[in-house]
Amino acid sequence: MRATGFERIVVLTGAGISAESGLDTFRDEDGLWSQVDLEDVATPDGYARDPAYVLDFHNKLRAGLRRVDPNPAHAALAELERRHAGEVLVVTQNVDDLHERAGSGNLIHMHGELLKIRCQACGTVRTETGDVTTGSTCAACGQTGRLRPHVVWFHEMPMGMDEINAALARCDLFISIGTSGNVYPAAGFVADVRRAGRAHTVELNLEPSESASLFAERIHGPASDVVPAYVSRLLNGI
Ligand code: BV8
Repeated sequence: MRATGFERIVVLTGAGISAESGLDTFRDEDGLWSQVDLEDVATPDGYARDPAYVLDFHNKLRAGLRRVDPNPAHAALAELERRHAGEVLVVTQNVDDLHERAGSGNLIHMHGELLKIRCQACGTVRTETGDVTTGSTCAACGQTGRLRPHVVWFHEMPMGMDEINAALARCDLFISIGTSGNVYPAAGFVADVRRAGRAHTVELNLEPSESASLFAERIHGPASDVVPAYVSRLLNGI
């Protein structure tokens, strides 16, 4: 079936879609960036200064993923992908695996994935559900102390940008969910879509984001309420 009037849908998600699953957001009152200095844990300089501290920070986040499950907002996006006859691409800033576990398949992790690690010596990327330390050895090249989280830190190039930019240029519906609109290039996507001039733009967020005024439609409330309701409207032509 086809979502009323739309063919190619791009959905951007941020930490807010995972909040009701129990994962901390970054910039809310008790968010991650109120607990640690992002310069220390989410930059290449921070990693170079103290790799053990950065690896331990990500080990704790990774362990936290085992204690949470997808919520109805993740499930609604997976249902949209299953039932919409056109294209649905989810571009997530999140490094958790909740979209996959809810069933989303056409998915780009533009800020990487917490459950993957990368060897800085040989470039191998592999799945890792446990801890990584400065004493960990790369299974591919055997080097020790060169493994880092396969996530995008500040001042590093986000992943999948060519595919993302092509999808933004041709979409006719852009939905932004659970993001504060603080971090670029993701925060600039709505402006990119408006410049392309063919898409309807919708913000589904707990409260107005930094970019709220750029969206043609804004629905505010908890993601597990507003996302299933909006997907139902799309699929049932309401
Ligand atoms: C790059 C790592 C270029 C993962 C993260 C000045 C101006 C413009 C840009 C810049 C600038 N100075 C520097 C930059 C670039 C910089 C940037 O944007 N800085 C900002 C702070 C100004 N960006 C970068 O560095 C990016 N790279 O630009 O590269 C380049 C070019 C050439 C060559 C090389 C490089 C890289 C950015 C990625 C950084 N990595 N995390 C990890 O370690 O864990 S950022 C971090 O913020 C997370 O990834 C997160 O995904 C991202 C965005 O945060 P949100 O998801 O929006 O979360 P937040 O807490 O902010 O908001 C939550 C929202 O949810 C709120 O609105 C809240 O109301 C809502 N909410 C809460 N509960 C609910 C809810 N909504 C619904 N329901 C609920 N229940």
